[in-house]
Amino acid sequence: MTSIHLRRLLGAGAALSVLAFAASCSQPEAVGSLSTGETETAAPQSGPATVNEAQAFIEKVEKFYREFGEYSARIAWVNATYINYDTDWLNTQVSAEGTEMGVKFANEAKRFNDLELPADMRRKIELIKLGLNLPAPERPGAAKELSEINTRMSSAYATGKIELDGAQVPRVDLEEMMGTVRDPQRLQEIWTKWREVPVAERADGGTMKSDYAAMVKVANEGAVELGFDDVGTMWRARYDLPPAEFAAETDRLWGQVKPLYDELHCHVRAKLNDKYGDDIVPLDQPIRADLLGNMWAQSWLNIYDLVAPGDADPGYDLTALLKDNGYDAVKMVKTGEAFFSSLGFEPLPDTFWERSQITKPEGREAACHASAWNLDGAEDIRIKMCTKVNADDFQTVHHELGHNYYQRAYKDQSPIFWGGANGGFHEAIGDMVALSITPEYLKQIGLLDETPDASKDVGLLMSVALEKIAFQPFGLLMDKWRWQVFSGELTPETYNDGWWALRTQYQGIRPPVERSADYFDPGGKYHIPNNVSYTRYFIANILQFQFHKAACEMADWEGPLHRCSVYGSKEVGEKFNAMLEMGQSEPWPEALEAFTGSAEMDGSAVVAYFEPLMDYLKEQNEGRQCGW
Ligand code: X8Z
Ligand code: ZN
Repeated sequence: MTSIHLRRLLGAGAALSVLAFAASCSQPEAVGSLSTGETETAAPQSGPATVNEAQAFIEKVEKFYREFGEYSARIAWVNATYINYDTDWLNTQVSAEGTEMGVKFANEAKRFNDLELPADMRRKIELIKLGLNLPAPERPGAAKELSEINTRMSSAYATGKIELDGAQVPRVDLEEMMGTVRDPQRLQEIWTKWREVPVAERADGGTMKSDYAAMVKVANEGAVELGFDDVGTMWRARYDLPPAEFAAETDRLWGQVKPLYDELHCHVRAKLNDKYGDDIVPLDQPIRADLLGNMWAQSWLNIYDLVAPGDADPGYDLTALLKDNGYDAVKMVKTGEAFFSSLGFEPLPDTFWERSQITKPEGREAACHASAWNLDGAEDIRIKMCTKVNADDFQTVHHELGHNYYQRAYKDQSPIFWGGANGGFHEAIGDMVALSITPEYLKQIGLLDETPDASKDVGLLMSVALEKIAFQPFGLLMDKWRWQVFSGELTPETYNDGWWALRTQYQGIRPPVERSADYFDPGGKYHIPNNVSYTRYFIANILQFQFHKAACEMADWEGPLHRCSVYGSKEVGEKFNAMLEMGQSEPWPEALEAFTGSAEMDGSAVVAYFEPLMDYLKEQNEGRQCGW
């Protein structure tokens, strides 16, 4: 997400576009319909700053976050669900205003740097300084320029046209096809066409790639004015750790799960080799990126059938179960809601059902990438999806609802504290709930008649690993690439080569065809043109297993973690809610400790969860040449 707005008001799910900022900055005069009664942001006072001044400043920012936040969120919503010239125009305008105010506030906050303040006030001041996702420099016109660039990139991603066999195919359909098509030639065609959009030339000669380079320049200028080395440093500063320590922390966590990834990669490559042969899947090379069942090779769940253990199976195919039982998109969301209700959360408000975009609207352009919103900082929560009836989207529905329940839980905090304890927390809530979608749970809700025999669980574990373990190197490298871009280590000439170097190094994959340096393959992933930082998802895939393990212990579960469902546990719900209500009012280790008893992020819960699979993979890989 690009803005305070997105980070705070909408929460981590909202990722939108353009809104360069956030919920709080509004210059009331600039926003005619918004009458806050404020005038200008106060000019820096002379003399030493006082606690009273700091308090008045914080209150002013809070008021702005609330009021401008709602105003800009409603514009962003209309834009995302109905993209056209005018809504792009409106969003550009409001996003620029938000950025301008965010920059003013961040600069103003510096006045209180050396002042001794109570902890909550100090935290608010520091968060105000970090409030913008992409800061603009203060020079006139810069915020507008940044906002225009971002709107263009965002709309280009959402509306870019792709033709197959002479007909335009909706982007969500192409994503789905990557999971179902098995003909390598066809997969390569879809994969390649998807990646024409980021280099498609507009009438003015610009492309998403040229916009991206321009965005980096302006936003970096803004970050430097605020005292950061670059935007990447600013993004890393959001984790209650010095930025360099945070980068080292992600590497440490990756080190914990990498052995599992390496075994999974080795096994999957061998199985793909069985299917496609040595020419297409040589056993000593990175895997061709289009064969893994997903547009970005970030989840391999869709090729479960190709890699499933012979003597074990998950006992069911969730996509088939949903379809055979007559589930539609709304019923999928209702099922997700029912899980949260079973934990003791209040039902979703009627307005959720009236105002959400649950399926792709007909006859107009809309952004299909899933997101979750809180429009008014209170009860007006919604999701925006183009839901398909399949296992992937069943997972995503829970993911998005997790954002919404989090947003509603922290609504009574100061708007400066609206947000996840860290970005990873926001992404982990719904996923943690989805880890409780066990065979037993599916039986409880009538989707399965019988639970499969536990002796076949390695199949179940394989399907979870194809989604969550396969994801981790991608989750990590997306921002490693951006950190290199923002620091200047990569330039437009080396964007694409640098991207593939990381894709190969971390994921062990390669493009199906040679990619020249002219391409902009990172731009084929939503979060790049929309400037949504991505380490959050990597962190979330660690945290959700920690949460799940702690929740299962709370529920006195005895047995393997992958068979544990906390469905119906009010005790878990109560403790979970206590963590959610905190928002980002405390450093994340405190929120983590409140729920799990540990203040450390730790991959050992992941390792424990997958232990039986690790044994199986090692056995399978014996005698195989692993690595790339
Ligand atoms: O973007 C998302 C969510 C919205 S926050 C649908 N996710 C990442 C992605 O799709 O790339 C969830 C998993 C990772
Ligand atoms: Zn999310």
